[in-house]
Order: sequence, then C-alpha cells, then structure tokens
Amino acid sequence: MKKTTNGKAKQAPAAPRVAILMGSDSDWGVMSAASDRLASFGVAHEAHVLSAHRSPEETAQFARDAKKRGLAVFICGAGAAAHLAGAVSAQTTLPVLGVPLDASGLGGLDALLATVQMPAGIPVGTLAIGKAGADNAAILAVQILALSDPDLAVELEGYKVGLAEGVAEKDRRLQESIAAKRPSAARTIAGKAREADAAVSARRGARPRI
Ligand code: RP5
Repeated sequence: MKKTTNGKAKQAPAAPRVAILMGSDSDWGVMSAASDRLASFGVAHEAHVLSAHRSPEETAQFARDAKKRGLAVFICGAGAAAHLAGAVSAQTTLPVLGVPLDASGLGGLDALLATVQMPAGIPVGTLAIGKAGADNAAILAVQILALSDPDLAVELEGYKVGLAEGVAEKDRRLQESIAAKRPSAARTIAGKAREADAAVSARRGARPRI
C-alpha cells in the first residue's frame, strides 16, 4: 500500500459502482444531479458522454465491459430520440435506469417515450423527465446497491427520516405564517361562534356553554 508524505497509509479510491452516461455534454447540467446525489451517499461513480447514435460502437463496448470493471448500475440520460438507455441495456445484464431529458421542442416527451417504450426482454427502469428523474435515478441506484450493503441501507433509512423531518418543518412554518397573517380573523370567527352558541342557549333558556 502506498504511503502519503506524513507516512500514513494511503487509501486507494473506491472503484466506481455506478456509471452515469449521457448522450451529450449538454446533458450534464441536468445529469450532474445524479452525480451529486450519489456523492451525498458516498457512492463511487463515473460519468461519460457516450451516444447511442453518434458513437454506437464505443457505447456498446462500454456497456459490455462494465460488469468486469466492477460497475453495478447504469444511469443513462439522453434527450430527443433517446436510445442510450435501451442501447446500453441491450449489451448488459446490469440494471439500467433511464432519464429522459428535455432537449428538443417537445419538452422531453419524445425522450420519455423513446426511453420507456422498450420491447419485452430489454428492460430500462425509466424515471421522470429532467432533474427529478436524474436525482431519483441516483437514489434508486443507491437502493439497488443497498440490497447487498447494510451500511448503505442504514444511510437510506436516515435519508427517509430527513425527508419526513423536512415536510414536518415545512408544515410548521406554514402554520406559523397562516397564524401570523390572520390572527384577528381567527379571533373574529371564534368570537362569532361563541356569540351564536350563547344566543341559541338563551333561546332555550339554558345556561350558555363556556
Ligand atoms: C441527445 O441529443 C443528447 O442526449 C442530447 O440530449 C441531445 C442534444 O445533443 P447535442 O446536440 O446538444 O449534442 O442525443
């Protein structure tokens, strides 16, 4: 094992487990969300531009070599007539997650249909169009890896707890802002309800409820 300048053993960087592929460098602005999410879970990954149409041979070769290189999951993002995920899935038994991107005048619907409508036998797990899809593809990749990685499974549990806490915090802030904007209205409604209650009780000759 190599040593650093201070004499400590140098850790070899972890081998990439996830490959993020995209049809063009113009996809990176969206697909970097997948990279960020994988990094947040400490999952080693790599990202490449490979095109089903413009570099079909290189794409097929990469897909075929992936398993022996230790990769476990593919995330493929492409726009327009998006065949990248399908072309990769045709060459590997590793799970392939497809992210349709908005790269033409059709808002990503073209890429969604091209990615999701795979013929039977060549599966592509297709996510939402754009950044949410890239983010979810990364989370799904982590979930796949976590099936055989208990530490990662624990991380995922913590992530879910964080999501629920985030929602609770948003609700708390919403309630605060509603209360801050309508304190008098709330008092008026409560006051009117009490008055109506007292009037009904008086008509019945009973003591009003407090
Ligand atoms: C697709 O065509 C790529 O995935 C990209 O979304 C789209 C446009 O590519 P560029 O023309 O920007 O290279 O294959």
